[in-house]
Amino acid sequence: MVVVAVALLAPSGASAVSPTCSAGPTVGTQTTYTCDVPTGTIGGYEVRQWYPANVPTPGVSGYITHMETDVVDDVTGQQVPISRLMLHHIVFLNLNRQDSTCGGQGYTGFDGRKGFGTFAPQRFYAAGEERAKMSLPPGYGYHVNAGDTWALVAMVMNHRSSADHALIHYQVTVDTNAGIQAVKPYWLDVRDCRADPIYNVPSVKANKAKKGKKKHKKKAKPRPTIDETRDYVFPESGRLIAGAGHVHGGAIGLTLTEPGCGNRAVARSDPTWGLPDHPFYNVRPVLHEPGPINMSAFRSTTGLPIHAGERIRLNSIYDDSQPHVRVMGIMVVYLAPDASVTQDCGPIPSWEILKTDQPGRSGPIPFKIPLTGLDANGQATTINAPPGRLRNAPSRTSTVIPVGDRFFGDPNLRIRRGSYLTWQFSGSELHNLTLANGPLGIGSDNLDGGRTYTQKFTRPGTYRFFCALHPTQMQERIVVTGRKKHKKK
Ligand SMILES: [Cu+2]
Repeated sequence: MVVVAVALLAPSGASAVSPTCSAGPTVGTQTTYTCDVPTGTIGGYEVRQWYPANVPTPGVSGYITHMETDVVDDVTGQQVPISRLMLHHIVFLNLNRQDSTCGGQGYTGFDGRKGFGTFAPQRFYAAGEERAKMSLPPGYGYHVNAGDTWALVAMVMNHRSSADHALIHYQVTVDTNAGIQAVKPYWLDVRDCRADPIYNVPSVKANKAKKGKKKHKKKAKPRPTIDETRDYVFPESGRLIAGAGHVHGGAIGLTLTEPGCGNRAVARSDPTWGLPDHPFYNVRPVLHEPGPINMSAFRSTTGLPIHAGERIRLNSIYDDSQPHVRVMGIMVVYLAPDASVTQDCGPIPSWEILKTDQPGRSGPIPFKIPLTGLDANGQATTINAPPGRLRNAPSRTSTVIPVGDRFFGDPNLRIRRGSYLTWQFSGSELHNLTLANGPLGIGSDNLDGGRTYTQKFTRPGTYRFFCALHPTQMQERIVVTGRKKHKKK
């Protein structure tokens, strides 16, 4: 996987001749192209992230005004249901341009290692389970050249025990009208410049909030939230004309604020959660906390004026009443460069909000992820704990749990509150430690080659972990006992 990633992220790929998409009907100066990339074989219950390079492009020069993507059956062309495969996220990269926010510093790989040099291909469109679409306001487009080379970063989860395959399908509308105004994608991300930009919501504040005073008897009890932010200084003047976000389960929403203008809110992207009978909540096995069915997008032909040097803050707001692991806070916005913007704190436009008309809930939706193992027939089944008896950890400070390819070496451990555990990832594949359920949101990077992850456990309770890349094969239970309850032998 590392080799493939290096091949993709090196700018040399730009010299290859790209396959082209099929041209659909043309309306005026707009043509919609349909493009397919095979997923390759995805093993039973496998979670696969890969980097297809040199994927089909429209092969024409013009302006992309609309783009959307899905996973379709490679025979029927029909959308693949989540009960088969789930497209967790997909990012489209233009290898001929440098990224607006990571250009010059490169990307940290899916394995957490930096080493792709300083060239960062431009991320220009992305979607997750919410199937975000690029939908720019009339008169604007993302300029592409006929010879541009594209690549993808995709993560797909297989919900069945048998190997599967499908097509990543995308539609690109290109306008060849020379009067279109070009936009530049700006990728805003609270964990920017990483192939796996995840973080964890620990649920640290939850207990404190419960002890809070009952000031607002008539109002609903304020939900504990956690806000991760990242500031960007825009290097050029322009008008921000569109944007949409990507979050995971547990999100409240994403906002853009301007710290230099009293931190006023200038745009937001909000999740819509499915109804209880929506497939996201009913697909088995549960490989992660369900994400939203939609994220609202915003756009405006006037746009938000942004002055060169002005600071924009991305706020990724999550529910902190329970842990949420491997979450993301990303917003992709499009800026139309415009030198006529010469002042900070310009007027906020009246945004057109695009969102799903499907019925939904405002959330967040409490959801408990169980541990999943395999039964004698290789079918996924909910388990309470990994097989084997619970052992006492040998040390309070230096217990090392070996992690090999597809197993945790010590899958059932009891420790006393305040103890440390270190997982040593010695496999040749990448693995991680991810909380399924328990008192604190814990999730490690994707690790291999002897790298370690150490955690101090200060909250008593039962922690159920799995490897998010091999969820049905690798589980770990840690029972943390309080000091007083610990029995003397
Ligand atoms: Cu693993």
